[in-house]
Amino acid sequence: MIDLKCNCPIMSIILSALLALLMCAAASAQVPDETRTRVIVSTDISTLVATEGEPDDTESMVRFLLYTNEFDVEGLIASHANYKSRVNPDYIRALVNLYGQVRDNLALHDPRYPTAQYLLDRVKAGYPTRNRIGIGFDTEASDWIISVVDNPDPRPVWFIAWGGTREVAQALWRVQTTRSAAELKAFRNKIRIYAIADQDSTPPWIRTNHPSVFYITNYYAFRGMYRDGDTSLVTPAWVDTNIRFGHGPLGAVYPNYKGGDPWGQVKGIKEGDTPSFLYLIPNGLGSLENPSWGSWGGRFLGAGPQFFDTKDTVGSDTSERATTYRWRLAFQSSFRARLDWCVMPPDQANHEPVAEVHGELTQTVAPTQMVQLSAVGSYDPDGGDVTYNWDYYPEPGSYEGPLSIKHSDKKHAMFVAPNVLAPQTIHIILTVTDSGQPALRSYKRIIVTVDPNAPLIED
Ligand SMILES: [Ca+2]
Ligand SMILES: [Ca+2]
Repeated sequence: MIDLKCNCPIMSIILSALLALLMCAAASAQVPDETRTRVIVSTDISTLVATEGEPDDTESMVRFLLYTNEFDVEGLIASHANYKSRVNPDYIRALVNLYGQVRDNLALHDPRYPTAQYLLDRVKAGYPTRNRIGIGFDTEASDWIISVVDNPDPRPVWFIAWGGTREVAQALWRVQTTRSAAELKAFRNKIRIYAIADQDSTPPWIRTNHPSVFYITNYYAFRGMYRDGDTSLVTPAWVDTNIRFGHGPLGAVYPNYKGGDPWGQVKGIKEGDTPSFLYLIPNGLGSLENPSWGSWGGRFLGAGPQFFDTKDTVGSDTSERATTYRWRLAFQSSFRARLDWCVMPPDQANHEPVAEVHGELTQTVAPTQMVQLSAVGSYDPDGGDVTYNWDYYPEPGSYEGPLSIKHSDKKHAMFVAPNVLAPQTIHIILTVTDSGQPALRSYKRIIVTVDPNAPLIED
């Protein structure tokens, strides 16, 4: 500490200047919080009501706004909407303004919730017709994407596409035609795309012309948001009870989907675009740069950096949708709690527990080695009890045989490493569930490599 209580005026000035210099140096040394994900949403939002068009983007945006505490939101882009062939930034602004009415209460639960003005400043309009890129097709949205990616912040920018990808395609085209090869490479390296299917002609253009861009395509898994699994969690009654009534003005505007899709099959919740940001939620389950690990946002395979849906087995069902619906109770409970945060004080609502693992998250052991698992350090910040589940998640690992975990519902569990002949990986998921209402879950993933060349340790 520097003592500025000095009777000598010159010394005082020197010390003040020195302190100012030190503070300046500290400010310039500030680095961004690398645990937070930068995200730009691109939505073909087309209506605010459930009785026309495709209201699912409105559903997804209501949910997304309740997760803005988890991300650095860098943009909310209105992309071309098929319905009525236009862009609708005003619908995004309308939802952000409703968010503004509950934001101060949300901030009691987590001060990281941005202000409505912060989000409104990042609403940008794309081009009103689809598929066209090139000269004359720059928009405030595509220019904004370039400026965000150009920001010296070293973190990648996740671009999640709930409709077409025209705006990021235009940004790539613009950079490709005006910058050097090295600059284009640097620009591509900072982009991550997670798109729900190919909703215009630009996704194949990006994957073909910019093959080094990290790109996840969710062709099938997204329907696991609302189909198969426990469908009692997506009904119109669930929507009314947990979202629309008693949870403030943002929940009240959530369209209760009564069958606007061409087949009239989807009721209540649709939200096919939501897995794109469920993938980004830092709950300990997934790994952004490893889509094959699986998370609330599904599971994807590829040689990299292009990834496509793959399948999980849940009960008798093996499908892409299973990679999403297997987590439905967890992500719907999380959504319910945040709707409570819109209207309740912190001591009346539930908050996620903290999952901790005592020991390394990646381990290498010998065949037949006893592997100890410990969740010591896990707790619920609300003060209640937590329960533990240790699950073997076979699909992401290379080992394909059976695995039995002893005391799989206890704080301390164990398993015997299988007697493999070549190195194999095994993924173990710790789920910590709290005793609040609704019960919330957090995760840790332990990846064990069983290597015949590793020493067998007796203990
Ligand atoms: Ca959409
Ligand atoms: Ca809790």
